[in-house]
Amino acid sequence: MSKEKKKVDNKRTVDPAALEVLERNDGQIETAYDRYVQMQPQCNFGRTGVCCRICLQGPCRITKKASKGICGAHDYTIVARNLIRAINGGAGAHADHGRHIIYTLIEMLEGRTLDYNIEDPAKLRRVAQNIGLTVEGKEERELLKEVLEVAMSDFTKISDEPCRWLEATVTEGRMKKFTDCNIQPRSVHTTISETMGQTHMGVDADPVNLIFQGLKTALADYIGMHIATDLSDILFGTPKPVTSEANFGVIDPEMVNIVLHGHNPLLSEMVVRAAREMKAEAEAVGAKGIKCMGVCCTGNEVLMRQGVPLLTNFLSQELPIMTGAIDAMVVDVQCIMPGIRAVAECYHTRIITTLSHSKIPGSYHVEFTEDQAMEKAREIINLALEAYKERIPDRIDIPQMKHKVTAGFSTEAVLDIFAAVNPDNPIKVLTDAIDAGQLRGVVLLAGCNNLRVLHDQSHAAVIKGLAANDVFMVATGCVAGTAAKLGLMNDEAVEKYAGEGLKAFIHKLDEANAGKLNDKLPLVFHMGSCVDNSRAYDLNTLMANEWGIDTPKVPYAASAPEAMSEKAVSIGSWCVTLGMPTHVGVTPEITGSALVDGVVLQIAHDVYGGYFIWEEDPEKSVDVILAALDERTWKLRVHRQAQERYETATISAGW
Ligand code: BF8
Ligand code: SF4
Repeated sequence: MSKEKKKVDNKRTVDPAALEVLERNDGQIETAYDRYVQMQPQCNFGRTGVCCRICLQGPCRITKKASKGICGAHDYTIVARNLIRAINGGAGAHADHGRHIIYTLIEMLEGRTLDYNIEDPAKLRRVAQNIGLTVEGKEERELLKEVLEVAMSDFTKISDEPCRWLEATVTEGRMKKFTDCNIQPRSVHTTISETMGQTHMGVDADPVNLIFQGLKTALADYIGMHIATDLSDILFGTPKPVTSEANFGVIDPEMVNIVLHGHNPLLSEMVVRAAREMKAEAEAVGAKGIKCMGVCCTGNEVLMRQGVPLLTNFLSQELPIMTGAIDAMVVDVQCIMPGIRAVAECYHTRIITTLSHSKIPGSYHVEFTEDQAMEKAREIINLALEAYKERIPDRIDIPQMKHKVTAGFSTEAVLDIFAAVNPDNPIKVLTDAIDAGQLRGVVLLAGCNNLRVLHDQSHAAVIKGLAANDVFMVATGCVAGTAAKLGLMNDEAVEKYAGEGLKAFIHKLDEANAGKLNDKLPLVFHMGSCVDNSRAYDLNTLMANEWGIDTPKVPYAASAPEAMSEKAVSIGSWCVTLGMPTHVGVTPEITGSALVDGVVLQIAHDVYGGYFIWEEDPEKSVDVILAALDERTWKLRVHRQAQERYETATISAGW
């Protein structure tokens, strides 16, 4: 590879801190940025979804010469099966997360772990009430036991009555639609299992039937995610606004630096707690203390609840190690590149895996168990203290870039902020601003990084474009990471990028909350990790109920400008099923079947009201998202005017 080529490779990011590390490294230590280039050209059969490896006769791929698989499967069957298996992969990953939290709470209730408590009893009561339990006169533990019984049932039951978490969190109209279309999930695990069965060789060949099962699976995913978020809040507290910092400048060379990476708060919360208790041990090895910082969604979890600084997002996860100042990177599950291990080999950094089903060969493994949570957290910190002693001072080079970030916007926190303007009906603050034309709508920014587009560029462009056009934005996952790292998640960004309407809206909230919040509000409201997309959807349901309409009429869109993971495919699919226009900035692997592409784009729209938009160009993405919002805002206004003028009961039933 020529020197010049390497330089181009190293510039596949717009994050200046990541860029500085890549340029300094100049291809010497291999990272994902290099491997992406080495991987080109990528296989077009896979890229378009027409490669089938579902049985041992395969791989079968659709070509001009072979228009069907050996078994006779058409391109549409192969593409649809692959797509819904991706949705299933995402649902399985989220279910793994939710199930672990349920299990830990059961262990806590039965006295087998003493390290966890009910941190947020008020949330416990709210959740119990929402899912239809009687709250009055019940002790906390009794109530939690009942909540867990419902959660377990929603995870495992095989009877066909609706899942309680779905019924409690979506509109009546959505529930009716799911029943009419026969996509009510029986439970999270049952649906995941059904989908594997339905996509086995020689079962379902009908692309529409397959895709509707995919949507059912996506709904099962939504249920699992919502349960995970609610139970995490009960266990660790519902996030409230918190100010911290983001990007590589948060690394402090005088501290023992521990990176928390992955998704599950069960261990990371304990490590943060243990780090606060072990300052003396850090001083004993010559450091000033212990600094925890986050990567990916574990980073989002501990930022939201503990104010722990966010170091970076998915794509640049290998790079902090190359500053020479990271003593340990502690990982749990999902989105952890095995590549971190090879980079750590070149430094003193310990990579520590913590779960039995998520290991990386050659790494340290401290098996996390609920009954010894704090003990394990201390063991992890001791490994970091050992590593600190092996640091090579000459190799430490930290890009001095960081930004203030204000995060912690759970749905409850957002409603509290609105309540300062309208205590009787907080959500009306948002719907009124849209009715008055001050805001053009709401967008949930979700999703990952993907080297098929320039790292962080699409995120930043979409955020700036929507801000200038008065869109209220909430964010989760790695797009929230981009906003935090690049200074788009604080009050300065409001002044710099918000259009007049959005600026006035946020200023009004700032004024009403003066003295209540420690900081002014940001341009983009951080709602948490990927699992917390359920929070963002709760906002949508509240808006729909306030307007007295179903969610397909609410000017609320989702956008995943740099989608990557199967979880993102699943989340995007439930966004569509739940009625949202859903922009994806990296076209998924379905274009090999025009029929499937059409079903996903058009039939899903006709039936569910939500729809996908594939648009890879960030500037055009802003335009298509705005058009989707404007169409709904306009219709809403016209229908409401007609409703008032003719005193009709409700807004028309069609989308
Ligand atoms: O769950 S946004 S790259 S870290 S999958 Fe992964 Fe995507 Fe990041 Fe969080 Ni979500
Ligand atoms: Fe080929 Fe059919 Fe087997 Fe798929 S299921 S690998 S298309 S024979």
